[in-house]
Amino acid sequence: MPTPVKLPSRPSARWRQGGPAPLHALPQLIDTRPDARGEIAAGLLAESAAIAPKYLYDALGSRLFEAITELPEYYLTRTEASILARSIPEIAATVGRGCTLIDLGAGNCEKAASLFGTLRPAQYVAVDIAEDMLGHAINGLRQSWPGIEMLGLAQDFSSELTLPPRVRAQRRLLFYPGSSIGNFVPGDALRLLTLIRSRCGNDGKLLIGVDLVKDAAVLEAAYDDALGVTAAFNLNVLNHVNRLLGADFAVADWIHRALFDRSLRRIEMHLEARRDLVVTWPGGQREFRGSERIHTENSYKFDLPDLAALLKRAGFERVSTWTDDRRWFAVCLASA
Ligand code: AVI
Repeated sequence: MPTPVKLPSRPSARWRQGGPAPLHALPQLIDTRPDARGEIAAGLLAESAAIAPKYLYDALGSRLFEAITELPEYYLTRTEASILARSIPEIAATVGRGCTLIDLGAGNCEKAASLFGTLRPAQYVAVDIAEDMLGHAINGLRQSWPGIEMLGLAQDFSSELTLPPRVRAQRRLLFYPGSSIGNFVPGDALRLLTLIRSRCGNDGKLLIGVDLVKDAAVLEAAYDDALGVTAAFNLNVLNHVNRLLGADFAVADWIHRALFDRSLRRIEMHLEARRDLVVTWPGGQREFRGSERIHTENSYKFDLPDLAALLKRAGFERVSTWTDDRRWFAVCLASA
């Protein structure tokens, strides 16, 4: 068993407005999601209170994240897309036709689907923790790409990545875009990459997107935009926790904070109490002093030598890298 690592999955939208799709209704969707309440209560009761970033992604949070990716300040998504658009012919030539594309944190599967035309995978495996549109997205994709065998796995791949026997063992390409690896503290990032490496097999590869260290003002604007969409995304975690835990957080009592810590090379998102207050939930409560914070997310930024070293420590042998002209973002193809 791999050592469980805390933290997030890539965001995705929900199956339907009314709630999650019944999993039995989704063909070829296997559910291994853990229970959330104990984890959330433990985080709130910790000396430095924290909520794991995966709880940012309820139905509204997923839509807010999609809006974030369109903000002028949030350069990550569009920069990665432009790098992939330029590099995908070379990547496809290295990988060759007929691979098994395993999409980690697939969400609505759009990013991976944009590669199908050039990559021509034989099999597509979408993995996501979210109780959402995985099955729906796959059913839609199946219409457009009847030649690709498709499978959805509802799984928290940060703690397990169990690939059923149907997933071909040869020529796997694991796809982990969006700098989601940056939402893990370094030890957990290494454990996750090592786990991913172990699922590559002998001839597999990892295609990963990572955000690079840059000017603090650019980074802080990306996580504290003028429209306040990221603030809404961060604050919305309290509504989600209220529903999951039965807590009584009042969103209006909290302020969004996003600061770049240059020594740790990470953006930290917090929620800061506007005044002294008490939050309660069945079986527990926590007092917060005014200006006390709840840590909701880290977003680590990388430099290229450290990134190559991290991938090598995780067991990858060769690493090819593509960046944009400003060197703000990198896409790496790492071979097992
Ligand atoms: C999903 N993840 C890579 C995003 C990031 O940039 O760390 C989540 C996010 N948080 C605030 N804005 C976007």
